[in-house]
Amino acid sequence: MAEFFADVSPIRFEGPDTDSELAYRVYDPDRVVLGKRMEDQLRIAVCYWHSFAWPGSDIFGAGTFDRPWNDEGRDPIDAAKQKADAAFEFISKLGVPYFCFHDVDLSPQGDTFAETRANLEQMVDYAADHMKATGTKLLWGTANVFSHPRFAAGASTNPDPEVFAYAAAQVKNAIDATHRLGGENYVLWGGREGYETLLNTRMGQESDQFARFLHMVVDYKKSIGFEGTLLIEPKPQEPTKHQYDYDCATVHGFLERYDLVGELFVNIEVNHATLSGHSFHHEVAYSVDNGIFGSIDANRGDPQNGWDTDQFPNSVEEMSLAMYEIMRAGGFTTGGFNFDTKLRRQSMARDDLFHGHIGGIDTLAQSLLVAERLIEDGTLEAARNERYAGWSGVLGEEIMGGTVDLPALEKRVTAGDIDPEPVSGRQEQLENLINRTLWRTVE
Ligand code: XLS
Ligand code: NI
Ligand code: NI
Repeated sequence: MAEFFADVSPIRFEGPDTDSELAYRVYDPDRVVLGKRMEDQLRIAVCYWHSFAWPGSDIFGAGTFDRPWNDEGRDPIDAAKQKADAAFEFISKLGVPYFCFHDVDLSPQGDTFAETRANLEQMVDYAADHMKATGTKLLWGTANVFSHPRFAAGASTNPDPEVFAYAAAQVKNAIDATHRLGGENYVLWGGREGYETLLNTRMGQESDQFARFLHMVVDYKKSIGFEGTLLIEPKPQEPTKHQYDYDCATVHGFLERYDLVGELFVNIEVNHATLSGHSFHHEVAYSVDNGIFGSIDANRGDPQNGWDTDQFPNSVEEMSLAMYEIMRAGGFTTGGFNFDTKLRRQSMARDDLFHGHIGGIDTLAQSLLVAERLIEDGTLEAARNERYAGWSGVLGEEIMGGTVDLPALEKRVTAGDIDPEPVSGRQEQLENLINRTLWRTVE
């Protein structure tokens, strides 16, 4: 088979002093960090969508990338096979363990639903052969129920139940494909599950529909014995003005309201976190602390742009703080870091895709080492423990255990038995600790 990335050899760990641009300086798959191999801690996945399906177009201009499978007039299955060949060559040269896909990116849509389904089955078999040959595993699969015009007013939240039914059929097949390929998770990103204007929208009705859809997904997953984790990917807006999965706390409230806690977890995207007005650290800490953490979509935003720029991660500081929260809670279970990142439109050389991923992966690896140092040092954890120590004492247990009420507390305060002294939150000291840890070089 002709190589697509013929000029690039497999990427290896060469350490911080290498002169090669096409090598890892920090990501050393076999290095043991916090009790596991780095590869098993980070669980990195390359995503089809922006790396192989997107042509490099934007609303002002045509595609710029060299992606021959997107050329006009190609036989759709031949083109999909060439795309798969290039994708698996890339993943195996990059040396990462996972990939992930949207149904329509793996396989072309046919003239009828039945044809689309047959195409998917054929391309799933084709992908399975590549997975076997390269040892690549599937982190997650998902369905694109947002691009086609039928989904313009949403998929499960559409005012037309026939659109709900169509989306259900498509998601069923995408779950089957994910299951067949041994996927460890299934993602639901509700790209158009929101509204453009409240003038024509019933939010309560749409929420009920969305919940009904998710219950159907949960039931189906169980009925076929799919053991992967179901993940919702929060995003506040874009393409819709407002999206119901606004952020992790909103998703959590929704899961509570519709009795879905424990069935669905979150796939947190860095760029979506910042678009919702939070830090990525906040979104990860919220979901870890509240038991809904699942996986990470590593795309970052640009601080000057208010949209989803989907760039490769390059801030060790941003990643390290989130990595700390993930690792102190024991690390990933079925989740991992997926790169659904976009090259810039001018990055049209074939090897640009390698440079983007290598930089992102080294950023994650370095962040993991920072998290390891913070955990082994223990100062941050100790400071948090000390700050909340009162809650393990008698008074804290009485309050949380429900054995005291307002009058009982008022009595003790009046008697002078309770008279709290303000204490320092030590913010600057803790910020210095983070910086000192970031400044230390890789060992
Ligand atoms: C779009 C989303 C999408 C999901 C999967 O903003 O990030 O790529 O990750 O559908
Ligand atoms: Ni995403
Ligand atoms: Ni995104």
